[in-house]
Amino acid sequence: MSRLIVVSNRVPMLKPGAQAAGGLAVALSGAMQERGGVWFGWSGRTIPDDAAQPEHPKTVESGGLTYALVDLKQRDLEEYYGGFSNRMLWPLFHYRMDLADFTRVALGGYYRVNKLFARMLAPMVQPSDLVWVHDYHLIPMAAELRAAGLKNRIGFYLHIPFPPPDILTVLPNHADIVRGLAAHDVIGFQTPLDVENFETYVRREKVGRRLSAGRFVVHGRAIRVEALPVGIETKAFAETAAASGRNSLVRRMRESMLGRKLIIGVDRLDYSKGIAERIQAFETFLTLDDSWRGRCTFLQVTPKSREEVPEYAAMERAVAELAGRVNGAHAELDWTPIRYVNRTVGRNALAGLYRMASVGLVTPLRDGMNLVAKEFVAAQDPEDPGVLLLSRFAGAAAEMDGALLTNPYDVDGTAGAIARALDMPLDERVDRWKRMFARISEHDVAWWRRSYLEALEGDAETSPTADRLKAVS
Ligand code: GDG
Repeated sequence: MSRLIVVSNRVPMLKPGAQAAGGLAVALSGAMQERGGVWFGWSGRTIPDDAAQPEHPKTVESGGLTYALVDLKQRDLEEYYGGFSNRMLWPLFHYRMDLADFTRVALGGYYRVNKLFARMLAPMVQPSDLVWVHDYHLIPMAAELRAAGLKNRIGFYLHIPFPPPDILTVLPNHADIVRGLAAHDVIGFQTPLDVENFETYVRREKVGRRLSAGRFVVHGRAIRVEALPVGIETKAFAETAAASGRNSLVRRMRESMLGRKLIIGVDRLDYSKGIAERIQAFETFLTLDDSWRGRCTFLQVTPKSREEVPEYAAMERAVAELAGRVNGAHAELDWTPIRYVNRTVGRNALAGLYRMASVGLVTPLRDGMNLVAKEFVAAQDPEDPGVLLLSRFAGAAAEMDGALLTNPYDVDGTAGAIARALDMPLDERVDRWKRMFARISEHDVAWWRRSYLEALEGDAETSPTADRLKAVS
């Protein structure tokens, strides 16, 4: 079995025997433990701009895996991560042209760091290794690795949406970005819509064509393009949630609810998640339906993220002000409608909070997948499940057919859906939940990883050789 080399911006370091924080870390480290492997990426540390850039990553052996970690210069990090990745690609790929900020300086930093990573990684890769690159920070990786002489199978997975061509072409270097994607052998997207957007781009920009389901020629290379929705560790998360009654935070929370219904939202503080629109919808719900005043509480758990990017700092203030205003306008002496928590809650407690909630509000304006939607479903009590209210613009909407789908831009509509969710009879809740739980049990994170790696290991038909290309084009 080939060794697996995973490349991602951040590398979750697992101490031997420790539990990984996220499903992705679990899934990928599981695969690497099976095959042996290397996880390569940024160390999370910076060095001064005038320091010499080390020529090799620091390697750490832990739990049977090798972690290869690169310290980045402050300026490189700012341009590559805070600049092009998170002020250009992230907003644009989430359909936010208004927030996209393109500078050639940031673009230069993006390519510089990708080159640096490739230069450091290339000598560590053996000819039979599979290389799996993750997410928008590293789109040029395969091209850089190939320029360094690698002939390996290299795959890419995009965790965020792939936008339609009218939006993508706002990016001045969209042609290079797509050329970079096409240097991989397999491109994995979250949903069929992302594949469709990719196909439309390739056709309109005349850079290639679709041959058959999942098979494309782009910039003269035969590649595979698949929609493989990322999953969670469904079984383990359901078990954690079922055992969460023992968690002291969950117990304290339950006592403080005084029998009121809980509505929950959990999101990194990010403008793509629609948190402000959700708070407005909750306020509208309170004004529409007097009967729920004092009988429900909306808990929004929102750890800070990317605080170095200006749009995030502005949003942090705006959301806190909005939650404060709604509470000021509607609270009673013995009831606060919104509990807004601006920090991380432990994973076990989070599972218990999902399970306690009657409604999960997952209403991003745009989201690649949204794992919170799947975690909420996994955590429910099968005998008395809560209702998932899900944005039609989350990738998860393509799979979660038991959710109440909502348009987060339609504040009144979302308010009405909250009322419907709270009033939903038990048999309908059970029926909807069963369908979703079956889906996420079958298509869990292990399924995702296996399916992707099968595609990447490929077969003669998908091997990107020039001869094969002549045969298909
Ligand atoms: C990107 C794409 C795609 C959040 N708050 C706490 C906490 N979390 C955990 C959640 C969940 C994760 O963070 C967030 O995952 P999402 O999928 O919702 O969103 P992104 O971070 O934007 O992820 C997304 C994903 O990649 C995977 O492909 O689904 O579309 O944008 O697991 O539970 N965890 C804990 N405390 C918190 O307070 N413990």
